[in-house]
Amino acid sequence: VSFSDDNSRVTAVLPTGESIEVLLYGATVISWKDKDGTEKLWLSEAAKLDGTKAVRGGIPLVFPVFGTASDHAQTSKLPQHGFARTSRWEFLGKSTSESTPASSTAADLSVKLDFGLSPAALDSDTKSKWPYVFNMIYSVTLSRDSLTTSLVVNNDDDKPFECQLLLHTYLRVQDISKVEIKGLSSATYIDKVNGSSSQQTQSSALTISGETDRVYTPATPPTDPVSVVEGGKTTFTVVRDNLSDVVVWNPWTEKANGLADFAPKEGYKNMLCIEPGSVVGWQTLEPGEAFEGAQTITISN
Ligand code: TA6
Repeated sequence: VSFSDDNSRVTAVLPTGESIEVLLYGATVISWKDKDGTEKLWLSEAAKLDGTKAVRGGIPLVFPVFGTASDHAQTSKLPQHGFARTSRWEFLGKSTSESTPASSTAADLSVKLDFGLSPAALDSDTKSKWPYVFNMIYSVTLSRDSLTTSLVVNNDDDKPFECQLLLHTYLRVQDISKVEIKGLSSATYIDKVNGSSSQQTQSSALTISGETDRVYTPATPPTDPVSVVEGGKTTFTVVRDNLSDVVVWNPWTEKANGLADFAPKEGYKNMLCIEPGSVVGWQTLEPGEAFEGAQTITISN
């Protein structure tokens, strides 16, 4: 495992060639490559990587609010998707582990990068809008065929606070018109495109043929995978840990055209957001309590 920390980003490469790159700004994973160097995440060509704006692509972190919540006093003053993705996280260190499965002789190496965020890193404006004492640890673990990202939020305050949390993952796909999303059948969802607040139910595999912005709450266990199938072949499976919801988003043409940092505009054909989160309702953290949520994305070549 080699890694470089040039003070703005941390990279890690496994001996077998897989790699990740994490921007300290937002602890945003901006690249995840397989052993052949093929990029698995979508990153806009116009993404700001200089800390002036949340990254358009990769895996932005959404905390303490998903979207905006004008009716939620504690977070109503915060910008869309909160402040985690626009704060500078600190690199806490890396650890590597070897697991030699009985079945094979090759040791399965993995590298875990840890990042931390606390109020000390927040600008005064954010602290005034969300004055709670907290600390967050974000762990990014790269293995040969999977990426796990796990977020722990600790309430270090003497009063409770409510939060939402989501891993806003932009997966790279070959051609969105050939994609099916499986594992959401019979899940209820809120459709944010047609603005209906009523819950609907997904009947079969989901295909994307226009702007799609849905918050699914599967009734099945979070360990049941959500699969991205491209041209009949499964390319990604996503399992969750303690995250009850999955947001599926594709901006399509009009919304992509409306996003200044979304480039190329045709790029909506090569991306699909599968976003594990806890975003329906609020998690209440009592003083001293912690909340952890994680995703594991497995690639199948
Ligand atoms: O991922 C779902 C969503 O909430 C969409 O409604 C869209 O706003 C997207 O996030 C991107 O949000 P952003 O603030 O990154 O432009």
